[in-house]
Amino acid sequence: MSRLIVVSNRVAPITEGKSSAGGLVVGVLDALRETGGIWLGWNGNIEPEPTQQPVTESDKNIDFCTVALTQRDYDHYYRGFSNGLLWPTFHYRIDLSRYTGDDYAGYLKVNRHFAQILASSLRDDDRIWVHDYHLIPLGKACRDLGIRNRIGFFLHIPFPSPSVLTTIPPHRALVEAMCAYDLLGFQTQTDVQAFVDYATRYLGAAVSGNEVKIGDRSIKVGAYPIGIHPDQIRALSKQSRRSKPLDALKSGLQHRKLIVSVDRLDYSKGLVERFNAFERLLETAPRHRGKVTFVQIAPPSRQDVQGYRQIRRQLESTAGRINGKWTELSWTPIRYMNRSYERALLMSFFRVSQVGLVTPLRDGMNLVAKEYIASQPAHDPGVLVLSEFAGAAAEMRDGALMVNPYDVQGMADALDRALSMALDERKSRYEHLMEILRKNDLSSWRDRFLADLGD
Ligand code: GDG
Repeated sequence: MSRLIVVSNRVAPITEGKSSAGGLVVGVLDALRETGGIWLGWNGNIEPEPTQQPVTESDKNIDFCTVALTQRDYDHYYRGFSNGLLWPTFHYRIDLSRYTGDDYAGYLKVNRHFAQILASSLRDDDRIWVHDYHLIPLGKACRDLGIRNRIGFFLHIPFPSPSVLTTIPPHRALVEAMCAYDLLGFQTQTDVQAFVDYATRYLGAAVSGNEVKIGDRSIKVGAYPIGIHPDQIRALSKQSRRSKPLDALKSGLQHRKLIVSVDRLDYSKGLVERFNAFERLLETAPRHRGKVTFVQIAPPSRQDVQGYRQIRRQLESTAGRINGKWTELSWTPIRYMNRSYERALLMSFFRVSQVGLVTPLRDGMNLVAKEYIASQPAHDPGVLVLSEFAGAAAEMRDGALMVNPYDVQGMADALDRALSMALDERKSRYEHLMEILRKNDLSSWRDRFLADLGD
């Protein structure tokens, strides 16, 4: 049988614990557990010399092959081009994006290095599945080395519309490099359309169905919304029923209602707007004062990248200001925590909360929205309040309360409605959403992508 080789910037830590690695690692790990395969990527370490031979550690049916980065590579490839330019631009934050030619050169160099490592251990019938914005040119770098295997690429974050994408100086080279893949997968049809718009306008591509033809190359494109294993999440959410931290959370609430949010601390997640919306709820719907607590868990992320320190400070001052104004001797409105929790515990927090508040300004998908619903007790489910700019909105808009995260009053109104929603309506929304989560689960994401990639 042909082997599956997954390549992504980071590889899951072998010991799963309370890592806050984020959506890609969570999704890919669960998807690979069933099929088995090889996972190549950075181990998170910085070393003086580039790694020539990856270190392989096996855990059950997965071989984790990891390499270290040099400080220079980290600065240009990871911190510079990937997270200082591509991440903000693809999330429509061109005000935060910084371009330098050195960063771009470093980005290409690391991609070529990954291609060389792949080339040295590849078998003819291996299928290669490349993940995310750090590795856009990897397919092209592989082709340049003569690799002819099937190679697919999946973008976990949004693909921006051409007018935003073209602010990146080497935009054409980037998208041309994407055309070296056999299959390009995106989270939503909107992302597919943005890619197709660019390819037709700037590369003269012709489109028929899900095929994009550029010169003599033909590439398949499609939307593959990443999912979760809803029944596993459900089981996980019940596991910590009797744990100390959950008891502590519940006893602190003293029977108040609970609104919960969990995000990597990132400017794309709309945290400041969300805090303001919660305050607006207290201002405009006084019956909730003292009756509801908002818990925000936000493990720090990319602290050494421009833009992240600023959002952290801004959030600290917003939370401090709101709590300073509204806290009573027996009630703190916002509990804001810059730390990560073990996964099962997080799902149990979702389970005991009445509202899941997921309001990114832009998000490729947002797995928290899906995990929140899957964690709910069927007999008394909570309500999801969801941003229309999360990829998850494409599937979940009929069951969630949809909001525009730039509309503070609109979010406050949605919170009010969610907190007062009758059981019947909550149940029917929940059941509808669970049906979708089961249909588009993580296995179907992987299977559809790999089927379209072909042998
Ligand atoms: C990218 C895209 C896309 C969070 N805090 C803790 C923790 N988490 C877990 C969540 C969830 C994951 O991390 C976060 O995933 P998201 O999808 O919400 O967001 P990103 O990290 O930005 O992921 C995103 C995703 O890739 C997949 O394609 O959906 O749009 O931006 O699973 O539960 N996990 C633990 N402790 C924490 O404190 N254990």
